[in-house]
Amino acid sequence: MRKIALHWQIIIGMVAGLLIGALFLLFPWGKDFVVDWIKPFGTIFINSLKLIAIPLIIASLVKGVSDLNDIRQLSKMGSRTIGMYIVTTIIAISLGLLLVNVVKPGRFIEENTRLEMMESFAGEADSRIASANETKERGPLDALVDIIPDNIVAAASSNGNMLQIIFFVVFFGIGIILIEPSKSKPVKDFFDGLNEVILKMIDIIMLFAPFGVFALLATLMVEAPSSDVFIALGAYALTVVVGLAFLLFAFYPTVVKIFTGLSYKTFLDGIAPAQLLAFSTSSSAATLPVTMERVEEHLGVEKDVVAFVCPVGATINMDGTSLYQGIAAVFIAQVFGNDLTLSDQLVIVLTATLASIGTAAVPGAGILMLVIVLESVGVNPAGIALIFAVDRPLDMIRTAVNVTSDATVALLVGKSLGKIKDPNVKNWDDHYKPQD
Ligand code: DAS
Repeated sequence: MRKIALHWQIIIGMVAGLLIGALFLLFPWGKDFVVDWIKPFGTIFINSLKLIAIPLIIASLVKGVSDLNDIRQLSKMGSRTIGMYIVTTIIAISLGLLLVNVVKPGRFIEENTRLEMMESFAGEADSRIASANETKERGPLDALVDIIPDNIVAAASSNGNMLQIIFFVVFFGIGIILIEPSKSKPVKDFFDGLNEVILKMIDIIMLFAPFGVFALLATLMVEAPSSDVFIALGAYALTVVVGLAFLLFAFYPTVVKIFTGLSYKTFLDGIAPAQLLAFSTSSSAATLPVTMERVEEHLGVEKDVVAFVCPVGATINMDGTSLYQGIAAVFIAQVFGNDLTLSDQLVIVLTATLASIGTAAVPGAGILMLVIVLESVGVNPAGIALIFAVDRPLDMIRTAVNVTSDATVALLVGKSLGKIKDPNVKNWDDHYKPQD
């Protein structure tokens, strides 16, 4: 039998979890059975994701930061590419934060459900509340002081400060950039290799995702059958979809129209096959060859720009993921009754930008890096268990947004360098097919 794509396996796991959970609710011993014999597999799955998060952020950010140097050295194409990628990422996160603060999907959770959830995530929640309370008697610059760790091992420990790890890793990456290339090469090769190993570990973890999601959904069904949880999850998912749809069908086509003159229809027709492949694979990396072919052959960007901007984009530019991480972080905080301050949300802009640079272009990587964003604002990362239920369909859409953003920036960089073909060409295929 042809292997079912992983994300369809995960969706099957989700549906099976909900059905089995509902089935067990029919028996008086059903809830205890699920909690004793099925819930642990969901906990193991979430713990394995949290386990890999810190090694992933270290390996991918060191690689991301030290690669920036190579990009910068490619003169203006490099700096324009990085600049535009960072600008679109910050716009995406800001849009996400605006939407989640307006919709407030966490408000649908009733007080007793909230308390139940806090209890079921008890351990870490207490330390989180304790650290939140102690911040009240602190000075205005203490948050800045907190970012610089005095002990990197302590920072990487379970109740460490994620921003401290990010500070150290970015600092380390800058160190790589500043030393002799002959000396930095072995270090970069090591981190490239480490990145590959960790991506392979994520592949293995994701193989268990259908079973992990099954356990999470079955547990969600028996532990929080209250409809308010499902309404809150629905409102959260809708908030993400609205934000992603705005980027896909309004923001990018308008930016392309204004700065390159390419019509909405030409742009969306040109990039659609890549978007559909990204949607069905949930992987920017798998979609990259198609993204590059479409941007060059159907959107008219010269080969040398495409060959540089698109691969870099698939690696460090994930606007869909960063919008989603902004919304998810605030939503989980809302569920736990933790209303984030404006400065917390500015920290989210920073960490979600860095997290999306570090997010691997593979299925499910976005929720993994969400742990970093949550820890950076003291929100209980176990809360990802709640949103895992709806993560896969959102991953499919945000990956389509990620590749659309790469195509948009490739057009903008191409236009700024005068390396884009005539935007008024009607039929790109005929225009570029080598004349017989
Ligand atoms: N699936 C990732 C990608 O390939 C995005 C994500 O996980 O958020 O772009």
